[in-house]
Amino acid sequence: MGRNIVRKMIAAHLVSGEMTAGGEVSVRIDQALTQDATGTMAYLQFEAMGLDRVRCELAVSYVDHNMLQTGFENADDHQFLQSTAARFGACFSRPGNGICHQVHLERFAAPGKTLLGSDSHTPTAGGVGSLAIGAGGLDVAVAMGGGPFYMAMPKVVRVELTGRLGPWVSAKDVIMELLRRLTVKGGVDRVFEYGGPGVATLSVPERSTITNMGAELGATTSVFPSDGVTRAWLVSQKRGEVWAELMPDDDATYDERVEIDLSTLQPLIARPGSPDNVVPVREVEGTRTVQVNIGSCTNSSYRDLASLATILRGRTVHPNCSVTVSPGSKQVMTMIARDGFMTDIVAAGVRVLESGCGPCIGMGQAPPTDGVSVRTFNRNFQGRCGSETGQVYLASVEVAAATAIYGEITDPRKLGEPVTVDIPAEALADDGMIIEPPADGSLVEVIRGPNIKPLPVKQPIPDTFSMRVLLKTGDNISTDHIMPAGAKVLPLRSNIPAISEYVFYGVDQEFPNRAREWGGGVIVGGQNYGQGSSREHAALAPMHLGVVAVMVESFARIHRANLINFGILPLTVAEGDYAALDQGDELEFTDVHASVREQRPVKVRNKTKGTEFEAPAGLSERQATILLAGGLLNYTRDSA
Ligand code: MIC
Ligand code: SF4
Repeated sequence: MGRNIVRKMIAAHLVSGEMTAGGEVSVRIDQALTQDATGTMAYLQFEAMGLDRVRCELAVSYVDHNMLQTGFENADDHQFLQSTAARFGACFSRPGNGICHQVHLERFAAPGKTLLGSDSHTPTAGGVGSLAIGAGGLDVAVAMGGGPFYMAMPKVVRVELTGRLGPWVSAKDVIMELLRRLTVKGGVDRVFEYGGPGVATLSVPERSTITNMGAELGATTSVFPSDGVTRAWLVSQKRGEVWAELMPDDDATYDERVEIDLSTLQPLIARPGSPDNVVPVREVEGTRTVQVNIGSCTNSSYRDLASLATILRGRTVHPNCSVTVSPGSKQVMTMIARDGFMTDIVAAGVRVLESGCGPCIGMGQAPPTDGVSVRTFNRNFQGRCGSETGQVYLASVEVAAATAIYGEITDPRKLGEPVTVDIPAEALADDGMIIEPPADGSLVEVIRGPNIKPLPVKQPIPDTFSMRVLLKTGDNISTDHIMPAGAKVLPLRSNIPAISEYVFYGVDQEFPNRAREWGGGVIVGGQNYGQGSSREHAALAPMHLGVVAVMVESFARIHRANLINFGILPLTVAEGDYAALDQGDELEFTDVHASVREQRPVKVRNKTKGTEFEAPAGLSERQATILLAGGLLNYTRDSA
């Protein structure tokens, strides 16, 4: 039976397990990446596990998320990260060098390699045929130490691309179309493998826009084949030698199939609240817009910004619209400056921000009260932009540029003749802002300012316990709801006690106080709980507040793994049992240890309502052992 690309790559890296969808497999990791907002924890954990040196082929520690030093906190984080990279043997990508995913794609990603990153948009590297997966920092720390990465063997979905994108339609519309059809939970435990004649019409940055935002489907990852287009792009990056062809067998089989005829797509936009609220731009055309932000790991390549500049050339942005651009990398920034595009952008009245995540993670540019903001980013969960009432729409660069000109949501087809940009055959590949680690790091002193707090310690779950429901949430609760980011909170990523004060900040500000008063408790939720980012803080901070179990209808992949890694019991409940639960209910959990170990559902008695139900944890033997040890750090220490 012919093999698809995903099965080939997993088979080539398989350490344990059978490759049957749903079963647990572990794979060897070739490359690892961390970023500053998750990296401090990852390196603290690397140290705590007694690891001394990076053992995978390559590890890169990027600084791109928090670029504002509003106090000593974030400056301490940066120093810690630079010194741990040198100490443990990782490359350090300095602040200003760009967004981890864009820089990794340009400088390190390679076809056929596995990449594990402590950021959910790590699949960006799938654009050149890497098997690139987002995970919690602790899993990445293990991989950096040479350990395998465990995951549920995904189903492989073939996305058959035919035709060619029409004028003013872009790669962003391809992934938005998939989100429209499949929703934010449609990709859980699946990998999307692109194929078909349409693939050759897309450049590597366009492919990466698609694999990047595949994260919003909840997918394990997304991957494109490695073909002649990939080769030319790697040659342009002076890395032609890492190219290898990667194609499915002619008779490859897939678990599921989706077809997209590129020529039938039209400009799409996601309405506020969720990346799958997708409608044709025409449906919301005319909506007054006060802000447009261009950039993020989804849309900040040379192609994107050169297109923006060409659309804006000779025009001025609308007087009521504040427009920003954050180039994806220093490479993109220097190239658009060299080629004159930066002049068009600045002349049009766009505010140029540094290369980094910027407004995408709420580091500035919060919209005004009720203000509509059109962004080329990938997430628009409520509050993520830094304002609870901000109305964030997601769209392509073309839609954003047209909107910036008219000050209202605009279908770019109104602009007439489409723009074309030539991508230079040679990129300005300069690694001057990547610091290589010394051959022997053992003498490097790790700089640990006062913002770097010790890792929290977790007691294993009791066998029987009674606790109250601290909060009941609905479906699709994102990690941005559980543990917000943004300019106020990001400086606290290395300080769990301090960041815990913001758990569920935009949902229920009383949550931390209630958790303390009630001596901890249980969180209840609906479907796809914990979607979005890889941030472990969405598990660590509730753990610090005494959350022992999270009981939901279904989980997002990375968050569930993070809960297990930090010893929080992840239970699933049937729809009817979920409906019958309320905040404040007192629940008794009995015989938890044996139930989890023997893969029996945990028995739960609702003492308040006088009812009983069962909630499975569905853990593998390995996961059960980790959970019952109080998490992966305890487990590693115990088994050392
Ligand atoms: C995000 O886009 O939500 C982030 C910020 O990049 C996160 C990582 C984090 O919270 O630090 C992610 O995607 O994993
Ligand atoms: Fe940064 Fe935004 Fe990409 Fe996350 S989604 S890595 S915050 S640019």
